[in-house]
Amino acid sequence: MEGLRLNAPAYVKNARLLAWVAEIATLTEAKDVYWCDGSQEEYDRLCQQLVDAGTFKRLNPAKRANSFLACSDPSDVARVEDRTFICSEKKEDAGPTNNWMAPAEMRGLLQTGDKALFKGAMRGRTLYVIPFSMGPIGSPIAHIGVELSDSPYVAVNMRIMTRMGRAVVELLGTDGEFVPCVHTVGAPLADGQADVAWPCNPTTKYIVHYPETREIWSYGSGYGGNALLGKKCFALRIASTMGRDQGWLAEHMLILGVTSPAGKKYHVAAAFPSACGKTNFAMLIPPQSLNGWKVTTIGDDIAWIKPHADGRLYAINPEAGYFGVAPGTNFKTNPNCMQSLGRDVIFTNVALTDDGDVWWEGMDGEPPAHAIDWQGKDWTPQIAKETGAKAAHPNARFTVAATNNPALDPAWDDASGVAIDAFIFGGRRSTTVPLVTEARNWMEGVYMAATMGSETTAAAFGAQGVVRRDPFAMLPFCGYNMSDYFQHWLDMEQRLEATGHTLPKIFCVNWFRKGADGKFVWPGYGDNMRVLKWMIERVEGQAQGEEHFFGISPRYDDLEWAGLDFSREQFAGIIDASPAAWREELKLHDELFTQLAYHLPQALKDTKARIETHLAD
Ligand code: SAT
Ligand code: MN
Repeated sequence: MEGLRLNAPAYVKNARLLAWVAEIATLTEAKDVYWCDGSQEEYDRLCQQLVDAGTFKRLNPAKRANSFLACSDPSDVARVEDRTFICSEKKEDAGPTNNWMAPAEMRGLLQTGDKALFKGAMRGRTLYVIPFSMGPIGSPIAHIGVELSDSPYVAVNMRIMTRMGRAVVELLGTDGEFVPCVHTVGAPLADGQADVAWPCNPTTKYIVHYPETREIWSYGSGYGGNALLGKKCFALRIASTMGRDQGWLAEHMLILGVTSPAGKKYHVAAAFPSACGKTNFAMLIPPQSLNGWKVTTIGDDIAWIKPHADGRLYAINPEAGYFGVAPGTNFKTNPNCMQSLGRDVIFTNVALTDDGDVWWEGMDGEPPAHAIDWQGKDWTPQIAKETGAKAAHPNARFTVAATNNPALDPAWDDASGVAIDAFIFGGRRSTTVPLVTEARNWMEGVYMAATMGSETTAAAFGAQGVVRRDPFAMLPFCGYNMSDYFQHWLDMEQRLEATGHTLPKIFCVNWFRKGADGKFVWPGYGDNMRVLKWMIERVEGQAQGEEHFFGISPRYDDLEWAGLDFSREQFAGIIDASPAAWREELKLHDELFTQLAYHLPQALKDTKARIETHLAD
């Protein structure tokens, strides 16, 4: 673009980066280019700029120091899965669970065609260059990305969510590799046109991934995973394809440290769909009666896991912050999280109280007598009662640095990662799936994970509460054909066994069984430590369990009940794997396997046949 200055600081030496920034600035006709250095001074300045623009409200510093509230356009409140595309050369490589378009066709729509959406998309806006490392800077498990975005909201959120700024550019040097991520809110400004508080494109959104060339292009949304491209787009969709090609795993998993009363440290990675309590589990505080146990957080959403020369799987949290669901978070469900939220937080789509603090449904104490809801309207408990209006959007979020977490694991930033002892897979199921089941071998664990189902939540746009299969909690996040992904997991067994080490154990859990009264039976939260303890003791070969057609589950007496009033009958209601229910469940596995027939590993079909035989007896 004529007259456009790249404004690159002297420390930028990467020719490919410079050329690409120039190319995108020209394509999008950005007003100017700003290189983020990641400093505190810069963060504070951009936040003030967002306040001046009306995007941010500064919260009462006496209540929430250095914290802000942003409220989005009502059309832009969650990930848009139906607008998310995997543009591999071959449709089969995207698989039947992803939206696909041929790369050339998509490029026509976005970049090259007469009406290409990115042409002029940043008119009147600044292009922010946001260099970020997913994982500790320089870690052998980490990878680098650069996001070009016309949203300062994205820039400040990325500073919390990733290791962002100058150090990353310096690490790139002259020829380091990075994943290019282009993001626009899709709302160019004409000369003199005033901006709105939450610019976005209410009608046109594209969240696009090119796995072969490892590029991300996102158009039209400023919200969460649609816009903070390091998260689901890079750390899961693109990274899963990198993992397939390079022999590692990019997973939708939290990572926690568990220390036993004897002082032995374990590491567990657990996959749950969005908004199923991952952040709560990652910050779990054991109940008083299990006092000797300690849980520490390494990550709350994503794990990158690489096989190490010592034969074990080592995991890092590629992120540096939490983008968690606010509603339902309180001092009972997640005290560590509430403590994390005392300062330096960006809240999105929660309610504003009259004293300049935030509020959401499910926060401790009485609801405020009056608040401004996430859409800027008056909210009172009376209005809520009459109209059902929510003060906070159900997918309202907080963005906060990991270092705010009082339960942060000392190894969370370790470049070498932590060795994984067990994997946990869980969905939100009101029936059928037992509280906890251990897979008897790797294969059986992969089967459990592959056939996982979950009731949908507000984290994605669309109907809520319907059971959908969500293999590995990766359905919306796998960047390639799901059946090939299963095979990749199966192949890990040989890869690791060749080194003579024991593989991590695999468990499947369900915290969400409901009783006849429609209420959750299992108390969950801190009491999940009881299940975690059983798992760790199984890893150690100490705890007992009972074998059934699906795996091994604890009997009542195999769990620690001290301090919890939970009857044998209640337990029986959430641990049972009813053959009748499972015959129905297997029909759903059948549907999934029919959908995923292309490249579906034979081993999974064999496992299913084995379960069917058992159930028939
Ligand atoms: O993808 S988001 O980061 O918007 C949230 C989620 O779905 O977990
Ligand atoms: Mn998630």
